[in-house]
Amino acid sequence: MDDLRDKYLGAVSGASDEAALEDIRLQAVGKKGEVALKMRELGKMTPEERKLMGPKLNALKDEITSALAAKKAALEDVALEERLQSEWLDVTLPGRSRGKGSIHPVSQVSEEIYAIFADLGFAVAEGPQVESDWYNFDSLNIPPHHPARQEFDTFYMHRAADDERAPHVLRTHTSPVQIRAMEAQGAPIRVIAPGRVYRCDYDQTHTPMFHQVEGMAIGKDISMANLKWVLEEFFHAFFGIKVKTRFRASHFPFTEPSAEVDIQCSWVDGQLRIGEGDGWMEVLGSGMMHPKVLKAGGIDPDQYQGFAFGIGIDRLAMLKYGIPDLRAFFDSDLRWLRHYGFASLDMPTLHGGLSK
Ligand code: 2NL
Repeated sequence: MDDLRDKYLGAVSGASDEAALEDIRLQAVGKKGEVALKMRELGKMTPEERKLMGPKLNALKDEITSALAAKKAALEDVALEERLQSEWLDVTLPGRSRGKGSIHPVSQVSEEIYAIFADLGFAVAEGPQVESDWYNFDSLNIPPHHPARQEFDTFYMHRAADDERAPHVLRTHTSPVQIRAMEAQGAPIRVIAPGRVYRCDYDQTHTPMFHQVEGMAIGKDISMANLKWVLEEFFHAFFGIKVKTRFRASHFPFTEPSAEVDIQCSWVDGQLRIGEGDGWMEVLGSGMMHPKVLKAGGIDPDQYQGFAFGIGIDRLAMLKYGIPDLRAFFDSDLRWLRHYGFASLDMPTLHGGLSK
């Protein structure tokens, strides 16, 4: 009996995993284990022997069983301890930062322009980038064979060889959006029409796609004075300082009279300064809407008149944020975008400051 006890308690304490413990359990206290065999021998014993051996065997069985249970619990503790060590996780570590995109200067400046003109009561109108010849040219008092058509370097869409109709074009300005707005809404009306425009031209200061915002206000007594105030108000809000303007007589087929607008500027150490000095920088074209254009938009020129203007958004972005090369705007160079881009939550508002 003492041999059995030593044998199995030794085996239990030396077992290294639960499978080994189970083997020991079957061999020692299982139905066909050594202790059970010994118990069977009780039948052949005398009653005195049985009285002595029976309790001893039961005690041995209990002792081995509880040693097995204790060892099992100890092995589980070791396994848990190992897992806690290997699966340890510091939940206080900062998360891995994800690469963030940035807002393109054209998007930023567009949002700034929307905010300023919204404050002045202008709605935003949008329209197609592929336009009919009529909306892009005729409606704007540029009939076929008009010399102004040549100045636009227009991209033409395809027509079948036997199709006599004028081909559609990639819009060369957003004026057609304003014609569509007049047709849809009538007068009085105040809208801006921002968006992509296309001209077949490529050098340091021209890209075949660029961004323009046009604006117009039509009413019974809208005058050139209103145009001047609106534009000066716009420059003040956009550049954050009062900017002197100069209206120079000019010519556009869609306005009469027409004016090009310059803003006051100077060059200091090769750097452009807006709103000071004795230089002038041309920034936009404008004028009173031509009666034929009002008529094309379905508005009676004997009852209504209005002003209109057109500005290059990319050029405004270059002026405000000191960006030297226009072509880099459309290269999708990540280093350029990180440098000149804006944080995604810096949405321009008039009360929050237009940009940081
Ligand atoms: C420029 C010239 C201009 C307009 C755009 C316009 C639109 C309609 C009617 C009349 Cl629907 N005019 N737009 C007027 C004058 C000038 O843009 O050189 N922009 C950079």
